[in-house]
Amino acid sequence: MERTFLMVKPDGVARGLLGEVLRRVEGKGLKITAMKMLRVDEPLGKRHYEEHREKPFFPGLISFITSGPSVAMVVEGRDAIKVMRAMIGKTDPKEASPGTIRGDFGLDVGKNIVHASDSKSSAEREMALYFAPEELLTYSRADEPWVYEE
Ligand code: DAT
Ligand code: MG
Repeated sequence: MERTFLMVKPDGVARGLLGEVLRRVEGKGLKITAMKMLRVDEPLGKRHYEEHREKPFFPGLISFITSGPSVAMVVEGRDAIKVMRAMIGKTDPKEASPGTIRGDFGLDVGKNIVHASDSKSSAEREMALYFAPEELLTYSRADEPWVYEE
């Protein structure tokens, strides 16, 4: 099993899309093993997006991500990183396929609703930014035998 970091960003929370995102994650068979609502502050936002520090959109990105509450999650399942990236869709919602979260609900790259880790190393880094190890919970979902072949 693999773990990834997923976040509903301030636009997603403000637009009431939290339930929609959770419904898709749960429906896919992925397991939410940690979750919290928080307002990302500037230092945390800058660490989260440190790979983009030199980009022209960085200041706008930081002011957006700190503009209201977000919901941070750890999502677990087989190939969770790749699967979750596919479910959120391309970075620019205009180009994201219908059926993806960004493709179904967004229009602007600066308001793309969700974040999901793009690699094993970013998943580890991002989970550690938002959660202490003891906040990751272990439990079984009743449908696991019907989701996984073995
Ligand atoms: P992703 O969120 O798909 O991993 P990314 O890591 O390239 O995309 O960029 C992080 C966020 O920065 C992205 O969700 C929205 C914002 N962003 C990216 N490219 C942008 C651009 N050209 N203009 C404005 N915002 C941008
Ligand atoms: Mg990224």
